[in-house]
Amino acid sequence: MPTAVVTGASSGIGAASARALAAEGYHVFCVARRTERIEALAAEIGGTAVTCDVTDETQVSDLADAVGPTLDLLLNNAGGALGTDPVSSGDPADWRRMYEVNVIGTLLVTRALLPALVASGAGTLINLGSTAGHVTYEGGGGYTAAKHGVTAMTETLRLELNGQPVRVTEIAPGMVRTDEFSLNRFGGDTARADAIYAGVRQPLVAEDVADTIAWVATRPHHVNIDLLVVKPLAQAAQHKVHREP
Ligand code: 8X3
Repeated sequence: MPTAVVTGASSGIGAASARALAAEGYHVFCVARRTERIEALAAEIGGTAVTCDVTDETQVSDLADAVGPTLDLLLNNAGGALGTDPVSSGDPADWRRMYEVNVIGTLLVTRALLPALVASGAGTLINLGSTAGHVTYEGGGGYTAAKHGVTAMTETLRLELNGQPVRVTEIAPGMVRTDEFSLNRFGGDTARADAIYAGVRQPLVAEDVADTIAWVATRPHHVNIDLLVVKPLAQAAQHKVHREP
């Protein structure tokens, strides 16, 4: 049975992707800080829960031990946004945290699991980027900087792994309505989080993104999808969102 590691598996795109990969026949290591949630998910899909903070080197090393010598697929999904301050008043603590979880977390998990991906002879590494890794927007400075970092890391890794049996993909979603992304960004302010999606007929949902991940994973291994940008029909570009009254 092929194996997959999904970080940030406790909710949203991570949980949906764990389910989608399990449906494709993977044994999924469901990785996150919140043990109860990943244990429930692992029980549901016949996977393995591994409690791990991706920014903690020791815990990531324990994760690598739990996974073992070979791994077919790694989905670096853990990440997120904090705040919408303009650069002129950006909060360094928020910026550091976003860099830490989106970039350093991805670095640590990738470093720890790359030998197992190579050892599989046909590894797949998928980084969850964002449209925010390709464009900028007002109030998005800290998050767009971090996601641009994820894009740069993904592209660098593809160059460095050339000749090795590991393909490298970035999935870059636009507007996705999940339970936690916008709520976390706005510090739990439901009204501000809801306003992001106001009037948008059908923002993407986590399952839409999970579907793209399952598709990338199930292409023949010589097919490397470098970058897959996915947005809802209502979002023609980052700033161009159709809203109904
Ligand atoms: C999420 C997309 O538009 O909030 O990664 O930056 S956006």
